[in-house]
Parts: sequence; C-alpha cells; structure tokens
Amino acid sequence: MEENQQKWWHKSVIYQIYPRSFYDSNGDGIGDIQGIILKLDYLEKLGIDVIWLSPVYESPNVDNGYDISDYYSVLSEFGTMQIMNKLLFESGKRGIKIIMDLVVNHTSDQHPWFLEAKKSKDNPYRDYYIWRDPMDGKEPNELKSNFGGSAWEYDELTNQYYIHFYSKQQPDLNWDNAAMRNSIWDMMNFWIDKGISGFRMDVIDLIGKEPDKLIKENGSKLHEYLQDMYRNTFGNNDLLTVGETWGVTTDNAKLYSDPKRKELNMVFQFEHMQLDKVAGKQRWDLRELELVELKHVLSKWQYALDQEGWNSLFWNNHDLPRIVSRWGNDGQYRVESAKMLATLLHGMKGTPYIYQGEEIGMTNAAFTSIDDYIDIETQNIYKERMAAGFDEEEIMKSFYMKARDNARTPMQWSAADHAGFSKGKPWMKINPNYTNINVENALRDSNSIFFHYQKLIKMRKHNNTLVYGTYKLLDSEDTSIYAYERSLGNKKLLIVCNFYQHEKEFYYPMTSPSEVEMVISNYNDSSLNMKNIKLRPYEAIIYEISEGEVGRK
Ligand code: TEU
Ligand code: CA
Repeated sequence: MEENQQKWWHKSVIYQIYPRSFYDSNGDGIGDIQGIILKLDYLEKLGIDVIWLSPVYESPNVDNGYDISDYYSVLSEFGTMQIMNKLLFESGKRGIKIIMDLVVNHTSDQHPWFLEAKKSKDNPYRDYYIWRDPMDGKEPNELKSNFGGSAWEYDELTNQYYIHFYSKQQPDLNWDNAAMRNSIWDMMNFWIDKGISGFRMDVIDLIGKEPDKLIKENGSKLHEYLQDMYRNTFGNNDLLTVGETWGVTTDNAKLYSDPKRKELNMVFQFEHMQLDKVAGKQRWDLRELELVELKHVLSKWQYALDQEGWNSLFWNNHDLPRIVSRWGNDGQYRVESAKMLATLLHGMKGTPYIYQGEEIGMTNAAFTSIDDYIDIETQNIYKERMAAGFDEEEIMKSFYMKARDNARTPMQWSAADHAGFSKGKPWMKINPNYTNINVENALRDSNSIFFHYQKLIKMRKHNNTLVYGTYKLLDSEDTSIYAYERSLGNKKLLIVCNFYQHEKEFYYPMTSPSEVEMVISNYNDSSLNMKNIKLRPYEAIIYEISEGEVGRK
C-alpha cells in the first residue's frame, strides 16, 4: 500500500467495552464510566489503541442501551457528561482513542421524537418513523423482527402500525426523511466536536430498508445515505468508521469500504460467525463448525478486500458467545486454544477487535435456568420457541451455546467477592469460574493469555508484513490445520494453527534459502524446523521468513 494511503487505524487494535459489565466504581452493581477511567492503565498495559464504547446514552435499557432516548446525554447509571469528558481526556493522555456506538437505525420508544410522532398522523415528527395502515385488519405484511414476532406494532390511537426490526420499544427511524437525517448529522457532529475518534454503526445496513418491498438489508438508498453522512459529518475528519452489517457480501463490502466511494472505513461481516448454524435457519439451530468452511470464508474475505477496502477482524462482541467456549476448548486446553484463536485472527490483514474479557480467556456463562438470562432477545425467543413446540432442552442448549448473555457477564478482575467487579450485588450473575479466570491471575503469570495478546498487539506496531502483507491460504482442504502466509517484499510471515486437540503433522515446502525466526508461539518450546512440524493440541506459531538470506538466526 502506498505511503499516502496508509491510515492510523490500519495499525490499530480496538478494544470493545460493554460498560454495564466492565467495572463498577460506586458499588451499585452496574459498571460505569468512572470504572472505565480506573481501568485505563490496565488497557494501556494491554497495548490497545482504541476503545469502542457500547452505548452510554440515556436509555430505558430495554436492550441495554441500544434503545436510546437522548443522544445528547449520558445515562445517569453510567455517569454524567462531565465524566464522559474526563474519560476522553484521561484516555487521550494515554494515547487511547474512543469511538462511540452510533445507534441510528432506531431510537427508544421513549425518545421525544417518537413520543411526538405517536400523537397524531399530522405531527411534524410523524414521518421520522415508518407507519402503515393495517392490511385486512392485520399487519401490513410478513416482515419479522430480529427479536422474534412481527416487525409491525399496532398503535390504537392512530389506527396504524409502526415498524421495529428489534423490540417494539425500538421503533425504526425513517431515513427517507431529510429532516430526520439532518437531526442525525447534528448529533454526530456534537460528538465529533467533543473529540471522539470515530463511530461503530449499529445495524447500519438496515437504514435503507424498503418495507413495502419486504427489503430489510441493503436497500437501494443505503449507500446514498452513507455518502450523505460522510459529507455532512466525519468526511473532513480522520476518524475510524466501522459499520455493523450482518447481511454484507464481499461485493457490497467494497461499496462501503473502498476509500474512493467516501463511505466507511470498514464493516463487520458475520459470514464466518454463522457457520455453526443450520443454513437458512436461525442461529439457535445449531450445527458443528467445519474448519474447512471457516478457512474458505475467512480467506474469501481476505482475498476480496486485499486491494480495495479493508477488513475488520473479530471473534467476539457483546452479541456473540465467548470464542474459547465456541470454537476453542474451555476445559483442559483453555489457555492454549484461546491463544491459538488469537494468533489465527491477529495474523490476518485488517483491524483486530478484542471484546472485554477475551484477553483473559473468559468463557460462556453456563446458566442453567431461563430466569438467569436477562437479555430481551433470549427471553423473546424462549417464549416463541416454547409456543411453537420446540423441545425445552434443545432451546436451553442453544442458549448455552449462543445466547448474548454469554458475553455480558461481569468482567472478572480478581478472586475477590463479585470477581472484583463491584462492591455490591452485580446486575447480572458472575461466571463462577472467576476464582480461577481473572485479570489478577493473568497479570501474575507471564505465560497467560493476556501477555499473548499483548505480544500480538505489539507486533502490529512494528511489523509491516503483519499490517500490509498479502494473504495466502495454505493446504485449503486440511481438516485440522489452519495455515496461511502473509507476504510483503522479501519478507513472509507463516501462521500455522492446529485448530483441534489431536496432534497433527504440518509440512511446509521451503523453496529458496531463507532466514527463519519464530515471532510468537503458544508453547514455550515450539519447533524452529517449520518444514515438518508435529503440532501439539491447539499449537499456534508465527514464523518470519526473510527470503534470500542463507542461514538461520
Ligand atoms: O445487533 C444487531 C443484530 O441483529 C444481532 O446482533 C442481534 O443481536 C441478533 O443476532 C439477531 O438475532 C445490534 C447490536 O449489536 C445489538 O446489541 C442490538 O440489540 C441490536 O443491534 C439492536 O440495536
Ligand atoms: Ca456503578
């Protein structure tokens, strides 16, 4: 990549904070912004460059802050605008940037715009949302909410339905309305002026919806709206913008992230995160992951965005189960497999995202009762599936594997009461394994998952091959090893990962005489002889090869 096309976020690693579960500074059981400030030194030690802050705005919390009732103020449980300013200042001092969650596909039903819109058909805010007449006395059409049930909610007062692709307390905004769009630009500029460094855009591929044509994602005006947003808000600022797009393909990812089109820097694609569900079904319909499929999907994305666009790299977020429980091994090989998954991901081309707790190998919640799940999605799906006659044991098993609360249990800071997360009773049950899996233990052990992440993050700062090298998948049909190369000039990185518990031989055909160095491994005594390695359970190694130099270091 040309020098002048290089961007600060190409070399950055982002850390996502889900504030409610990160650190509680005042003992009310709820994580808060002051709590984040108190943990900035920890994040600095990990070495991350950017915090993506999940919503901290005013909200009735039907969907933990993804239902916003005031974009200009901070939820009192989390703090005040003064404390938010202090977070920006204190993180800036440590060289850490903040990007905010931008939730503009919908608002809360308690947002003043919606409270007005509901009043009458001719209210000036009516058209900020999407209303339709009943069809034969029923919902206008078949569109479904992602949280279960119809996407249409009836409003008695005006005898019309409004659309909501999430809970009925999250009415969708009408992006066809220019005044509405301008209100959003003003709000974004308010936050940009405050000194934030970018936005993560919640379900941004839905804003072009065309409900009458049953189109939810990738509507015909989506990219026009994003270009409009670019021009009116962050276009002149060097910010990081990442869109959450469940329905993205490699082709339309280029539309979002090709710099020439002036839209976003990158999107989160979820193709790889949907490989362990039955095709065409919901993610609650489980299936084993096939490693070969994972290799094909991730490689497809690496190849497609090599020249135009940019990838985001992630295994986890606040909606996904913990990766070590999902595709690693959260028993005997928890440490090895967590490091393997980290190595595999951070070796790729793109900007890596770490979700809080991933860096210490936190595991799924392991709740046994439906009452322990707080998430509105889980509660809705439970009712829907029970009513539809699904087997309760099967439903609970799918939650155990996939429920969003798996990622939302409080951060495990120490073996103290409530995992050191809070002095009071936490808002959500803590994973009982906190006595063993916690930050204090991780920092005491130089072989911990934490220090492996620290090393991977540091590598990205100095190793241009890691940032810009071209990706090439090796042994694409091997069912247990994921191996690939990254090349730039005469330098090459070879990333070799045993994805499973059984041992497996790996052969690497070395052509020209080269100098080889091992840059990272999850075993202390990995082999330098990369031509033929017997990989142990979850063994993962990155070699650096300098071609044309004879002899070895
Ligand atoms: O999530 C979008 C989304 O569709 C999924 O993550 C959703 O949780 C589920 O997989 C659908 O079956 C974003 C946010 O990340 C999520 O927390 C919010 O609940 C959602 O949008 C609504 O704002
Ligand atoms: Ca608190």
